[in-house]
Amino acid sequence: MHAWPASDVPALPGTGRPLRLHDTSTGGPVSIDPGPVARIYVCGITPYDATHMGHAATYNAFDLVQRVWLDTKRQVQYVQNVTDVDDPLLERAADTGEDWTALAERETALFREDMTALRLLPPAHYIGAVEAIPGIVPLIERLREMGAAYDVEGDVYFSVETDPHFGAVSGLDAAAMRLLAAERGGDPERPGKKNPLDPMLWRTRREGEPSWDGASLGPGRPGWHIECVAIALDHLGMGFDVQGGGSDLAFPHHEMGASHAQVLTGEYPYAKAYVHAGMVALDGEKMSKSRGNLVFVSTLRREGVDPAAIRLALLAHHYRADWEWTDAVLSEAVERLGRWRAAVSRPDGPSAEGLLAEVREALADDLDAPRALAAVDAWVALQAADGGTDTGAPGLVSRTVDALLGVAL
Ligand code: 5CA
Ligand code: ZN
Repeated sequence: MHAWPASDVPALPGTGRPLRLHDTSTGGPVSIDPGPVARIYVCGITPYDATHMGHAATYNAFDLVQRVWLDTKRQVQYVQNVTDVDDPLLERAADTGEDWTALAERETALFREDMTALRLLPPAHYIGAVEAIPGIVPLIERLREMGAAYDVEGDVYFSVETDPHFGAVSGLDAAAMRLLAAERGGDPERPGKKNPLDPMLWRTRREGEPSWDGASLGPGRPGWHIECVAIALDHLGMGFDVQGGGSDLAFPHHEMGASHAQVLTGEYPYAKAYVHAGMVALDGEKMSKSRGNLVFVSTLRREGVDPAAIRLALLAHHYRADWEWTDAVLSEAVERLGRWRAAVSRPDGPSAEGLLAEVREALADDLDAPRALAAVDAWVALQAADGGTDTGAPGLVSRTVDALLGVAL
């Protein structure tokens, strides 16, 4: 699949700070120390509805990770998937009578437009589940040969007990896992499984559902976790730097993905850090396609909201916090954008070198974007209070905000 166009990232004087991120598996901050090419996998959308503020907030967080790495003069190998065949997509298409491939294509195209408008850097590899199937099938066959997968009425399941590290990503106990598995696409109640938590790898063909050639697995379609594993192993390999997504993916998705990959390769760990963004809510409930309580990026754009203001609204919240989207969040961002734009259009101001250092330090410290915004606010206030005579400062502020926060002033 093609991704979307990249916006320019201006080079800044000096170099960025080494990144520390909160890692779900250790429960604390870890120093991320990538090689010259940093490797990140961020779980992509299931394209059955438009990009809402929750999606945008999560992709914004991982965009900041890349901007910090680029500022330390590293290259970034960024991979993202599109779950372009899965139960919720097929169910939505069945409900509306639309062809499921047309639905997936339309929503993926809209997602690309939203990402472009928000100036989120594109992945180098943007891979759909359907196009990944020829790579997924041999992995499942191998798990079966290894005795790590078994059949239940033609469907193939992964045996979580074959991974000695199972549970290390989320750190949850069996009861909590069981509850979440039932909520998030698993089938703990299905009879015939070795362990209720075992996730499906291959769903044998059902009447009325799309299916693909599965070689020795028979016709069918892939399970969710193995999709991301096949794509990540193909383009990043084991031990990549960051596996990212919203906090609703820690279990089962990232836990199962890590186990699949660790059993397949005999190596540990799958990713060096598992990084999770908080959930954005509307009217007190997690914003979700299944609940339908959504504020879409595309709707706001159509109403004439500047995408830079949407981005500032996201940046005003720490990525790990759960927060609520409200009209006030947006109007504060619109007001801040206006203030910042007016400030950088003035011919001079106080020196901005300290500001650059503060923004770098804030982002390197577990992506503290609210602190970075406060630092820019302080520079803008100082300029308003006593002017300043540095003619290079407004330009440096503008480039800092562009390169590190993705906001074009
Ligand atoms: N296709 C899978 C991942 S392989 C999937 O979870 N798709 S999704 O469309 O449901 O979500 C895409 C990303 O947005 C995921 O990282 C998910 O954790 C995140 N996300 C979904 N809802 C919210 C929300 N309300 N707040 C923050 N992030 C969210
Ligand atoms: Zn995923």
